[in-house]
Amino acid sequence: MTKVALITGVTGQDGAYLSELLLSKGYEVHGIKRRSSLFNTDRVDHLYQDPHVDNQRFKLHYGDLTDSTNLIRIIQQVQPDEIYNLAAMSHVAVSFETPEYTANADGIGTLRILEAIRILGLEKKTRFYQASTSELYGLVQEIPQKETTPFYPRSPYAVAKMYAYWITVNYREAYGLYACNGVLFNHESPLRGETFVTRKITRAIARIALGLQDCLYLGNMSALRDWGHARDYVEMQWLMLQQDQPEDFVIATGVQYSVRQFVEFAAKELGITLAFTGEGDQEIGTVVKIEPVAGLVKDKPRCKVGDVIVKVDPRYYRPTEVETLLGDPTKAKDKLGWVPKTTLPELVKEMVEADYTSARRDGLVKMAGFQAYDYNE
Ligand code: NDP
Ligand code: GDR
Repeated sequence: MTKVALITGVTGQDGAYLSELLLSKGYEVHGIKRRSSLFNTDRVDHLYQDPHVDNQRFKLHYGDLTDSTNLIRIIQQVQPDEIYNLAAMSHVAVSFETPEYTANADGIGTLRILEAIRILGLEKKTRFYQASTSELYGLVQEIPQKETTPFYPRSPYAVAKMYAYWITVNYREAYGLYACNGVLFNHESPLRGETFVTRKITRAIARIALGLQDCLYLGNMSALRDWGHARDYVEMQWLMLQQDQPEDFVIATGVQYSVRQFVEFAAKELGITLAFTGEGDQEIGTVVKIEPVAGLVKDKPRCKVGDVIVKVDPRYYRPTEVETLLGDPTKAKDKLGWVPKTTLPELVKEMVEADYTSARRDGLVKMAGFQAYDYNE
């Protein structure tokens, strides 16, 4: 029997990798996409199948986590064996600007899906995965963080996700649903949204190297994160729904780096060595060496020794910051056989290569007299 999965947030980073994974395992995959005034399916366009042909295995439905009627109708129609709730207003800084919407989509949205499962009598059929987050640990109470570490959320996003975490646990205990929380630490990829720090860095460094941008402006460069690869992490999302009993798991690499180190690694990929001086708002990153690098890089970087290419802009500071996150994935290693496949240097390399390729394309468009898309947030 073909298994049927429903993915909310299918157009996001994880939605794209998870769709690929499930399709490769023979699933029929349904995804919920939002209506937008511009196309928003870039990340899954390669999986698109003509709706006019038979046996289509990848299908998209319009919907929104803030609309119960729509969720109930889609779940009734799809009758999924597995639901992966990946949809969210997922940007921590933006959640301070849109706290009510974030609570509605990320917190109550999760409840709406769980209730839909119950209303439709699918408690015994449908397994549920909730995209929980290391942001729950916020002001950390223990290092490293594991499944038993107390939560202390530090943003409207994290508070909304805390509701989602506990309502998932509650529905498991109250109604016997197979429902799990994956407490995932930061995971990145070339598909990462451009305003998350890793992608902002790899994109900016590539553009600076090609002379398309002068400077990268960042907020708190001392923040420490445990970064993994999204492709590896979606495998664990799937595995959590294949166990005998539903349980919650931390997924992390167990290795931590600072934002500043991430910038250094990214620049190094393009042959640029940076030195950081100054403190707080005054910190800058200056080019101290330029070396040829083998492989992808076709041109010598356009910046030169002495150029300041990284500066702090306090507007990227958050009202309350999560300074340090480091996961302990021992439980996932023992029970799910979790081994992180991609190291941070490998992740940085893959992201820089992808952004360098697209920056070169932008450069060629510009040289041909057309203005390339230029968004530097
Ligand atoms: P993205 O921001 O890349 O994707 C979020 C997805 O949710 C997009 O498809 C977006 O649609 C959709 N979405 C947003 N709001 C709504 C809504 N109201 N109704 C329906 N869909 C909506 O996130 P990621 O792929 O990186 O993350 C997936 C999930 O995992 C999120 O819930 C996130 O909070 C959580 N998470 C992520 C981690 C990470 O490091 N990536 C770590 C831990 C948890 P659109 O494309 O139209 O914007
Ligand atoms: P995070 O990711 O908040 O951990 O949430 P993000 O990449 O936005 O920030 C990581 C750290 O970098 C610092 N930082 C900056 N961040 C951004 N976005 N832009 C900047 O210019 C900048 N400068 C420094 C931040 O202050 C922070 O400390 C991500 C999201 O995917 C969540 O949905 C998910 O739950 C968590 O990871 C785990």
